[in-house]
Amino acid sequence: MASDQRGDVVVANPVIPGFHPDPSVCRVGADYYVVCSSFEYFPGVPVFHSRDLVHWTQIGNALDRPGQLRLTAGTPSSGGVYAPTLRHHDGRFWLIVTNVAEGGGNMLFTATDPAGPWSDPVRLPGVPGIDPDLAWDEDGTCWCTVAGVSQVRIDPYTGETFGPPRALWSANPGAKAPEAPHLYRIGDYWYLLIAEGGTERCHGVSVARGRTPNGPFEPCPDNPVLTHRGTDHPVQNTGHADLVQGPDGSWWMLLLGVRAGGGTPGWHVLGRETFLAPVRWVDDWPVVDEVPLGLPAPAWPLVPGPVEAVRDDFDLGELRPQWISVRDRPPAHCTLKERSGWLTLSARGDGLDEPDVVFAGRRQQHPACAARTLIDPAEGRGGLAVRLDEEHHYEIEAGEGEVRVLSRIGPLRVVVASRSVPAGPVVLGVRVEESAPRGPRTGPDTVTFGVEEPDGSFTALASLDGRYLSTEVAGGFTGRVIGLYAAAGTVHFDWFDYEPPAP
Ligand code: 6LW
Repeated sequence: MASDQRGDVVVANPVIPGFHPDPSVCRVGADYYVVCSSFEYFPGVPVFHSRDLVHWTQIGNALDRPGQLRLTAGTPSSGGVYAPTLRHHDGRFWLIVTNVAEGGGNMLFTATDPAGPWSDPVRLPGVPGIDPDLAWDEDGTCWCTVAGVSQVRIDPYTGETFGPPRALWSANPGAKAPEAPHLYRIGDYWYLLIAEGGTERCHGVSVARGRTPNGPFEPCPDNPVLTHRGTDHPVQNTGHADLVQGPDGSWWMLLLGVRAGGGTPGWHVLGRETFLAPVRWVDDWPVVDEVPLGLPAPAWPLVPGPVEAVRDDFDLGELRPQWISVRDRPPAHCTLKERSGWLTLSARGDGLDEPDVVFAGRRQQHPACAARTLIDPAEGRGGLAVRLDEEHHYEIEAGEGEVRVLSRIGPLRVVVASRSVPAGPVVLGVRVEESAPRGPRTGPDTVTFGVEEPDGSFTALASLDGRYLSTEVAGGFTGRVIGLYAAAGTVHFDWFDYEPPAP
């Protein structure tokens, strides 16, 4: 929270910063829950809790065991887990999600506590495509609506489908990628909310309504009801929305957007983030003006969650839910048990270029931030990385008496800087600074790697242009993750600091 120039309290948007796209929100009494996509990362589907729609605390990951989610080495980055829907019905939480991977498809999970444990998957082989939504009509029939947009009746307990999927309404004629459907009964109508235009700069939200959950649907005369396309608004790519009521009965939309930095065309490095926007109803249609970077305080008490500590000491016996690994996290390769209070990583393959990299990290959630770690590389080689995917990452690596900064951009892999260091533990650091606008070719930020000297001072070894770790360069659906990895042998980490800028 901060104050604007008029002294009004404002709420910072995005409400869930960093790579947290495709939010789906569900309210149960005074509690709100959000889930997001997680792609090639494990555990999958982060789950957040809030009491005020503004402050969100991650309480778990829905898919946190291999029996629920197996992401093989053949799952490409930006494959894997897409676009969940979270609903509460009949006394339990329902999560439906697609694993866009071999052996995947649409799956349904249930839980009584959204923090977990979640059930084993119920598979839905008769439900095609991505972005599944769940809605129950008045007689308890369950409708699953998917991108396209089409709909099929399902038995959510068995995964059985009844009949072939039926096409529904698909937004403005000719609009690209009608997707992200959510279906709701609000007042006298069933509303079908969808995204259109693709998840890039043309993204938007459109709506139609009908008297039954199966249509026919009448499009809103003001579609798209939300888009920032063609504007110079600092939040772009706005779409993939879900609706929810605030504690006072007001309506709100959670949706994804990006903050692109630098000159032209603008590079977004944190992935697609979750924003909050107020919704008004006019003639029984939802109206969303735009997604502001700061919102006035809502008409109910704000309930901030716990402030995340800068330091993770690895002394909880398990990794906190913010920690994600690439595709899997085999206990034999990633453990807190080998050295008490240390994270031990043992390499498979050669590290970050490989699909089976042994990695544990957290999303970069702030445009400017710093991270540090104390590594003991005694028996191997490893370090601290800023990762977008296998082909786009920067890292600082310690081992064999040396510290090296490496850069992988597309097919090019180079050692950018190196320096010899005494054997034993060393503190590695990275600092991300936003670029001041200088001209059309200015990149979004600078990523500086270095080592900490015994007196605590930081010696920079290399500063790299951040644009190469952006979605506009790398492609895909994710954002930066900052974390620890093993490149050879076994390495140990005593602690990891992630520091947002001072408020
Ligand atoms: C998701 C689709 C989308 O399935 O991007 O922005 C895809 N919307 O609805 C991946 O997140």
